Amino acid sequence: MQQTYFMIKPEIVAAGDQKIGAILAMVNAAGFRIVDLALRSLDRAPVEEFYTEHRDKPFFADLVAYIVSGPVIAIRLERDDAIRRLRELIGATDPREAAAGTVRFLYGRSLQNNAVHASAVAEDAERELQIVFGG
Ligand code: 3AN
Repeated sequence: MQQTYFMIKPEIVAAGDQKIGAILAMVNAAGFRIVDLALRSLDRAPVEEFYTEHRDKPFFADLVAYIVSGPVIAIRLERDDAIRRLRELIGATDPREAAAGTVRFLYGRSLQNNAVHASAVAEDAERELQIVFGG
């Protein structure tokens, strides 16, 4: 069993329950177990730490501002091969390049407002779960 970090981003949370329910249903249908789930307003410092790999990128300030703009849904998920499977389910970073039927294809609006986040590799999953859930 492997754990990964999944996050539903602010504009989807702000849009209301229907999209949240649909995304959680996709995750459930793909065989993931929700181990922990919380509606969270994240502070700037942990978000900057979360996206530290992008600290020098031109979009960093906008990205951080966006993620702290409203509550997110933070989720710890578990299944075998969870990290790879969840990345498959959410699709490419840019929703325009995401495969049909993926979460970002269905619910993403732009490169920044791409609906959800999922850890890319095992070290990221561990680090991101630590930042958001403290372990
Ligand atoms: P992923 O979320 O698929 O792992 P990353 O880690 O490359 O993609 O990017 C993290 C987040 O930064 C993305 N989810 C997106 O919101 C934002 N982002 C990435 N590249 C850009 C870009 N060129 N312009 C604006 N935002 C970006």
